[in-house]
Amino acid sequence: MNAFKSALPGVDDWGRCGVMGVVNVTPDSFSDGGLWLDPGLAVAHGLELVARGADIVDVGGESTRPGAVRVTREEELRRVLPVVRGLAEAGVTVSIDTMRAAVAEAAVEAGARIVNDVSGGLADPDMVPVAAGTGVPFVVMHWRGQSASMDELASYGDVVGEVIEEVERQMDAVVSGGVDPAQIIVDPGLGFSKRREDDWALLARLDAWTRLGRPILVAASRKRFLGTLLADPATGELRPARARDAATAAVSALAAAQGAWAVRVHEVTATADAVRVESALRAARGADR
Ligand code: PMM
Repeated sequence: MNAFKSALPGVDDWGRCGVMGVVNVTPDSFSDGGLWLDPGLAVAHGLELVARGADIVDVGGESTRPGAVRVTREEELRRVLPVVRGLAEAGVTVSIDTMRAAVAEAAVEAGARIVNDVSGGLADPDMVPVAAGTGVPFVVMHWRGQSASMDELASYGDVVGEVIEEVERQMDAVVSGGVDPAQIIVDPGLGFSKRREDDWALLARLDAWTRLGRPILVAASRKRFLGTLLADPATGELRPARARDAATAAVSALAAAQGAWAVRVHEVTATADAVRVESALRAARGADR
C-alpha cells in the first residue's frame, strides 16, 4: 500500500506531498521561539504561511527542544487557543501540536482538524481516549521520553527497525484505546532521542515505513543534524537554525520522493516549491501516486 494515498478524515488529498507550516506560540522553541507569542501576530503568520503554500498550519504552545522545561496546561491553553480559533475561522486546516489531552480536546473544539502529539499518546494517559473521541487524524510520533531526558535515551542497534517497531507497538496501543486505524499518521520523530546519524539513517529509509500502511509525516526543519552537516568548516560552529532552510527544502523534496505524506517546516516557500518539483517529476515518470 502506498502510504501517500491514505485518505485521512477531514483532510484534503493534495495529490502530492503536503506542506505543514509551523507556528510555535512559545518563548523558547529552538528556531522561532518568541516570534509569535502575540496571538494576532501568530494568526497573521499562519495566514502568511498558507499564502506561501502551506496546506496545514501546526500550532504549538510548548517547546520540545532537548532540555526544555514543561509549561503548565493553563499557559499552553492560553497560548494556543486564540491562534487555533483565528486560523480555523479563516478556513485554515489547523493541527494542534500538544502532548496534553485537555489541550488537544479544547483545540479540536476551537477548530483544529489534526492532533499532533509528539509522544504519540504516551505522555498523557487521557490523550488516546480524547483522540478516539474527536475522530480527527492523530500523529503517532516515535518518542522515548520527555525533552529533559530524551538525549540519554538515544541508543539503538538497528535504528530504522527499532523505531518502526516501537511506532507499530504504539499504533497497536492507540488502536486498543479506541482510535480508528484510519486516523493514524506516523512520524519517525527526527531529533527526538536520536543522534545525528540516527536522523540520517531514518531519512534514508522512509520506504521501510510503508509496511505500516499509514501516511508518514517528516519534520526535519532546521533540526540540529542539519546544523551539524552545515557547520562552519573553519570553526566547527553549527549553522544557525534560521540558515538551515535551503537544506530543509532539499530534505522535503527527498522525503516526498520516498512517499512522505507531508513535511513539517518553518519556512514554507522553498518547501512548497520543492514538493511541487517532486510531484512534477513523479508525474513525468508516470509513477502511480
Ligand atoms: N518536532 C518538533 C515539534 N513538533 N511534531 C512532529 N509530528 N514531528 C516532529 O518531529 C516535531 C513535531 C520540534 O521542532 P520545533 O521546535 O521546531 O517545533
